[in-house]
Amino acid sequence: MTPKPVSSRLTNATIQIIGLGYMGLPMAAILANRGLKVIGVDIDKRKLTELRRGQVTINEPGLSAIVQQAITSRRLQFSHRPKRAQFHIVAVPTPFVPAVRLADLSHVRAATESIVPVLKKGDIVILESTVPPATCRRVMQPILEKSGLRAEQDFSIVHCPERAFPGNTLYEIVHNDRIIGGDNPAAVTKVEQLYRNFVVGQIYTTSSETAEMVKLMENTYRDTNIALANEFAQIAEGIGVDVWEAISLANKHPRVNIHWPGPGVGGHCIAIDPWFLKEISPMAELIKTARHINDDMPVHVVRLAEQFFPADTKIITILGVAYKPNVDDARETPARHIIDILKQKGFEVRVHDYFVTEPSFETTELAVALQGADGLILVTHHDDYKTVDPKLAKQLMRQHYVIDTRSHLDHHRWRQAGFKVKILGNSRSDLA
Ligand code: SAJ
Repeated sequence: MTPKPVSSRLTNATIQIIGLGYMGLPMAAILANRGLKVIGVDIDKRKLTELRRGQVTINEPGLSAIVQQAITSRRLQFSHRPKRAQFHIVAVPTPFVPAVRLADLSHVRAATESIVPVLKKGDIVILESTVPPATCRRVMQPILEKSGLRAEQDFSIVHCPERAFPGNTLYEIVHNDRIIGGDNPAAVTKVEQLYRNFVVGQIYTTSSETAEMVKLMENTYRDTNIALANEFAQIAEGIGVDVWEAISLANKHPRVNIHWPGPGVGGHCIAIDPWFLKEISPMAELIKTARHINDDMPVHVVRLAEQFFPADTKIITILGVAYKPNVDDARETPARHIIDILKQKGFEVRVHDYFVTEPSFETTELAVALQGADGLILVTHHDDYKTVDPKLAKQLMRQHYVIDTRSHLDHHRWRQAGFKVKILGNSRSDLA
């Protein structure tokens, strides 16, 4: 599929992107490289200084090159505060407050406030961040109306939730289908024309509330499906079934697509967004239960370790703390909980990751992490862990036990090297 002809695209607008993070920065570069004039806005002055020098600190394949291309073309400029533009795209984080499990909309509020002084008639404010339903109408609209302008009469608010997969962001921004939600059909059409500059997937239009809900449903579907897989894993462990084989076989059914179990769900989206639905609907019991099942998986992993590792185990090594494979992002990672619980129980914990450099994990070289250890727990299935030589690990470790929470390693090879191997969701594994 190729982009629609230029006549259906909007090519001469100035676009302002507020929030140059995982989504805002790639969008800014892509739009600029499609020939549009883009202002990238961020409150972090240090980040802006680095970006002006072409330095990109977000580790996303291909991002650095397209940002540098956009800067060189001079179509991407940076600013500490919003300027006048026709489109204002808000792409700021929406974390949650863990104690109360409510959305923290402070960044959305602050970004919206910052647009007020430059908002003018005919402008369109586009929200890309993931938010609880009615945020556009109830939170952003009253803030923007402080400008003296009226929503949908003088300016419009449109929700266009981001859908790209971290690690494959540049491809997915372009190729994924998109939802554009807004209450002013003319504004929705203009946003569609703007997004047609880079989206080759289908574009569907709807109301802003529906778009907000759709985004949350997508991530909640994934979370609930993973919770089901995690529950299946625990059932399988009790009856001598290999859940990984069982899920593969169940997925041969044309209408079944069960996700994969693991040590829990991490990241800034799937572990958080379901709470935004629960927040507006206290009756959402399934969503809450799924969240709890996934949040409890680190406890389950530690239970497996206590059952499987020998009683005199002192040192446990965690392989991988990123929230998912082959990325350096450790936000909301289940590894953090596994490490904390093990430490509380008095184990010495060593940590290795090929990508994560965050100091709080105190990661070390692999050889240092393995030296004198009694047991390994593979938490993140980075590709590179497949290449670890179990014979070398055997030489370095004091005792030779490994728990694979992702069914990722070549278990036969590890057993041949003299390891006892346990796989999450497979109680047959420790008999092999
Ligand atoms: N996970 C499992 N089992 C699985 C799949 C994932 O345990 O079968 C775990 C991962 O290990 C990870 C967590 O779930 O810890 C979430 O990772 P992910 O790779 O499923 O998703 P994210 O958080 O990186 O990105 C999601 C995507 N949403 C969907 O696939 C519905 C992405 O498209 C969204 O743009 C992104 O959230 C977002 O920003 O909302």
